[in-house]
Amino acid sequence: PKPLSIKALSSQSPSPALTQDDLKKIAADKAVGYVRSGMVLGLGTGSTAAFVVAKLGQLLESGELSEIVGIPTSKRTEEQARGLGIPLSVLDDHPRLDLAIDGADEVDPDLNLVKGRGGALLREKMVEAASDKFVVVADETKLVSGLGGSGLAMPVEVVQFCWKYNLVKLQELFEEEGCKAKLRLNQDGKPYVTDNSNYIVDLYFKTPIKDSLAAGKEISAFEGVVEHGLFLDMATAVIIAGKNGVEVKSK
Ligand code: ABF
Repeated sequence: PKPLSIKALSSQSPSPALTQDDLKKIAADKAVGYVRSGMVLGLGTGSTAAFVVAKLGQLLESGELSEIVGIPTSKRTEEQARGLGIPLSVLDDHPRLDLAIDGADEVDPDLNLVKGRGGALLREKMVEAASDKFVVVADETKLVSGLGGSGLAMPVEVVQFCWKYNLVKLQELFEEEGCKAKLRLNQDGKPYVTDNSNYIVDLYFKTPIKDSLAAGKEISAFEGVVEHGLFLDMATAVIIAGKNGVEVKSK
């Protein structure tokens, strides 16, 4: 595949009537512009990433793309991609990917991310860590000044056996940030189970996390924690679609 070059900034004319889904689709279409025939691609999870997968399906069908191989980050994405005829494989057969494209829950000014509200954080992190480039697709509602600052969940995947131990430990760890830790539940009140058969403890912060790097290390150090939703220094570029245009931020 041709090398991927990511330009610093581009924009398009303001369109105030755009819905959030329109914005997600604009970001997705722009990200697909980085895909070349022959690439091994990480396929993200979530509603924005689903627009990426849909577009890839279209381009394969029209013959504009060929010979790509997708590594899905969740069973949901795997089903969608399979339905669209996208050739799929697994990380063990392709331990090095050319490019991964995925959504995010929060994006800070340094392109650090919170991910995993969709529950797929473990496979997302593995696939994205294995990718030469990781392009994030998001609408402007995902921008925060500091991670954890949206007041929404920052997920931690834990083994089922000791989830309460981790819940208590995590809440204590972030006491200063006014953190509430909650086991993620399904609508039927039963625990949400990830694709890897683990539970998720969601952390709700009152104030942004002071030192995300230290926080990530401290979370990972607890026995029984499998992965956390802080994706630090991983994104090559973030494509943010807003009512005033689309912006490509890269380091
Ligand atoms: C995945 O889907 C995640 O890591 C994140 O949790 C979520 C974002 O979903 P959406 O694009 O639907 O907002 O990318």
